Amino acid sequence: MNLPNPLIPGFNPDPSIVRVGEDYYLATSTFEYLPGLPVYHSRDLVTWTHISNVAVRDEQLGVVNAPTNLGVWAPTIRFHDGLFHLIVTDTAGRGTCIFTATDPAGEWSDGVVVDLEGIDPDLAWDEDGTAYITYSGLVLSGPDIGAHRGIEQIVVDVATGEVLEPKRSLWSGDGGMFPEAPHLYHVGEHWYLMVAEGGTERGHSISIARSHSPHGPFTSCPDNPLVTARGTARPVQCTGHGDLVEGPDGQWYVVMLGTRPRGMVRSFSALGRETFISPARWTRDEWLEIDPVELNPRDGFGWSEDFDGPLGPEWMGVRRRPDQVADLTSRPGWLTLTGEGEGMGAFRPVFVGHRQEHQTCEIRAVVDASHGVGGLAVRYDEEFHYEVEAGAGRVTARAVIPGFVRESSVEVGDGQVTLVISSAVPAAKGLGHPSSDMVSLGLIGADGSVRVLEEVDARYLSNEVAASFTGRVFGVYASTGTVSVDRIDYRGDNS
Ligand code: 6LW
Repeated sequence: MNLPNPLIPGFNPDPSIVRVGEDYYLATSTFEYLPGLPVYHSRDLVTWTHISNVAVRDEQLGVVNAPTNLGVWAPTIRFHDGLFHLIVTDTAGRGTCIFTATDPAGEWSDGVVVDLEGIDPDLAWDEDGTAYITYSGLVLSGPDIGAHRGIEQIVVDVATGEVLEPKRSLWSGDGGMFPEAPHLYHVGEHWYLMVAEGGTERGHSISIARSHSPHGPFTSCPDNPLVTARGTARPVQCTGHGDLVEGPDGQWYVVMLGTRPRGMVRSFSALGRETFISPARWTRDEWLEIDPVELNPRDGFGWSEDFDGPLGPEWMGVRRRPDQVADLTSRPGWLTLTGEGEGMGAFRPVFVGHRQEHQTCEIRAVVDASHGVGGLAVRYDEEFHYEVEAGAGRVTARAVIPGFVRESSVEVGDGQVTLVISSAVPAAKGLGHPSSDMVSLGLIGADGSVRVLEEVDARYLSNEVAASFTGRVFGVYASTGTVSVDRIDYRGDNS
């Protein structure tokens, strides 16, 4: 099969996948964004549709006050006894939660909480129905915060979240830092424990061990790590945190996170950690082999949102859902946002955003800021964001990184204005260019051409520089008064 890679582009780390009959469902982490936990569906592993989000109601997650970096980490999606299960760590909120749904495109439950100290929970069932949660023992609170206790396992009652047996320590990789992302599989004669180790940056990898029992003892595979890009010039780096599935063609596959850094010796990943896929196979010795991850991006494409109907599941807000700020009725065919006195530096901005999915792109927003201040922004987090803002008859281009603000503005008069943010490959300097991309901030001038107000190095809005675990998200916002948006046009490519 000619599988696209990235499989799910843009900020989509920690993928977990399940096959039910001919259908595949995949979920990824969302951190401080809401709705939480996108569910993507495919029948062929090639074409994916974002069919729902698990967390669409206040009571499901405690993300409202989650610091950047925390929030919703690393789901596992599984199917058992006619029910879809998604287990995840709400790191700054409820802790470990199990959500269930009969239809993953429909409504997910409010979730039950499991009392465990760790992250990256996996859920697996024995033939007799015993349910195991295998997780990474990173301590998230209390006096031991930051301590790492390796891979651990408990037995639980999935319906109530009750822990039925004391925790056990399991095989924790082959010595790399941060053994995490465990997944347990019963294939043939063996129980396989797959983990990530080496940390989620350039040292990331996947290792495996096996046992005759779900709780070990496990024997490490002699060929570990099965996948890593460390020390290579591969275009896809940081590969690790994988989940295994059997494809429609009978071939096995591992979905995992990876990055597409650009630059020279130091390079920068504008889109954060994305979902990739690679073929895998069982060897004669009943070990798993995983192919190195090949880059195979889909062609560039464009889309437009004209706000004539409800917002699709891909729209996100920061620490609140789009439906909590997006007014689609007071000016039909427009999205109206009402500012709360702060801009993109706010912990909880009035912002509706979308993942950037291509290495380079151009985004245009037709905005009416006659009664307020706001505009179009590209955000990594509240400390790293670039924006073009309209209001009080001016358009202001602004780039913000910690401790620095660069801005310039131009008089345009009141009324409708088209704001533009575009990202482009930088011109080479010597051996190449040390940045991921250059971002231009501007507007469409009276003659219809783009009028650039600022051009800024965009390496600061990358996985390697910003503190958050996310990726670039662009969207529209209001700081004060009301700002209405008639349409957004996006065009991206991977050249
Ligand atoms: C994820 C864990 C990790 O839970 O990053 O560094 C966390 N490792 O596997 C957030 O994606």
